[in-house]
Amino acid sequence: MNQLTRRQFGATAGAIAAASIIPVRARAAEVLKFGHITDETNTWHLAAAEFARLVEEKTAGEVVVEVYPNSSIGTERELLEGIPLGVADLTISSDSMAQWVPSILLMSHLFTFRDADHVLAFMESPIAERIEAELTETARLRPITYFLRGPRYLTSSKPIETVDDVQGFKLRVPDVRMFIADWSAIGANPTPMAFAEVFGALQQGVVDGQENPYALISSAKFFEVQSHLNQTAHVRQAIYVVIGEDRFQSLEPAYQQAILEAATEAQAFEREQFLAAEAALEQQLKDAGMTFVETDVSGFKERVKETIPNEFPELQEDMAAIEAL
Ligand code: CS2
Repeated sequence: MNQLTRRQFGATAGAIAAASIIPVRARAAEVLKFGHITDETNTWHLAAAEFARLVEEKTAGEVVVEVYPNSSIGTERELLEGIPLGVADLTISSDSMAQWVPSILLMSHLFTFRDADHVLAFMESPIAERIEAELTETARLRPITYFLRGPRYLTSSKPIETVDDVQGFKLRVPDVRMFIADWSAIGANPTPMAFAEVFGALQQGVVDGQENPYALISSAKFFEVQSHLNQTAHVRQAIYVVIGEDRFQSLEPAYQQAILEAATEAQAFEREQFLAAEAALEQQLKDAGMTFVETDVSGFKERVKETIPNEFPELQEDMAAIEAL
C-alpha cells in the first residue's frame, strides 16, 4: 500500500469509526514525509513502505510516515536541501550529500569496489562510520540504515565496446563531482542532471546515454529510449536512508527508538527483495529489448587512475585503506 492510499485508508477508517463503535485509531502525534526518486515497483520504495508500516506498528499509529515516490515532492537535491525546511523528513541518498561531507565521494570513484562483499566491508568499516557521523553533525542528515544497489551500467543507443566509443559521448550523470571528474578523464562529456529529467533528456537526444543500476534502468523504463546496456559495472555502492537530524532530535526518545528499529528491519526486508529482483532484472531488461554488450573496461580503468591523486588528494589515504579492505 503506498502512502497516498495509506492516507486515504486513514480517512476512510476515521469516517467508519465516527459512524460506528469501532475504536478510533490513535491520532498521529508526528507525521514524517519520506520522499525518494524511484517508482512504486522499485525495492527502495517497497522497503520505504515497509519502514512506514513498521514505524506505525511500533508506535501504535502515533508516528505516521508518508512515502512519496517518483521525485513527487522533490528531486534528490531538492529533498536533501528541503529537509531543514520541512519539505521532507527522510530520503534515500549517498554521494549527492558530498556538498556537506566531501569524503562520501570515496563511494563514487569508478572501479573502487571489487564486488558486493567489498562494498559491504566498506559500509561496516570505521571510514563509513566516520562519514555517517559527519553526515549527522555537518549535513544534519542522520543515516539510519542503508539499502543495497546493483552495479552501475552505461546505457546508450549504440554498442560501447571500448573507451574509444565514449569519446565526446554526452553522458547524464548525477550531480556528483567524482562522476564529473572520472567521466571527463575518460573522455566523455558528463552532464549533471536530476534523475527525474533523465528519461525526457534521453528521449529528446539532449544526452546520448546515462548510467545506473539495473533496478533504476528498469523502473524508470530507460529501455524505451536506450537500446544497449553496456556491462561496465563501473560503480558499486550502497545508499543511505537519512532523516533530518533536527527533526529526529525533536522526537520523543521512544519514537526515535521505533524509527531506528524499523530502519534495521526495513534493511533486512530490502536486502531480501533486492537480491531476488536483481537476479531477475537482467532477463527482464533483455526481454524488454535491450542488447547487452560485453564492454572491455580496461581503458576506462586506466583513465580514471589519476582522478584521486590529481583532483581529490585529500581522499588518497582513505582510498588506500578501502583498497586494502
Ligand atoms: C541515482 C542516484 O540519480 C541517479 O542516477 O542513481 O541514486 C545517484 O546515485 C545519487 O547521486 C546518489 O546520491
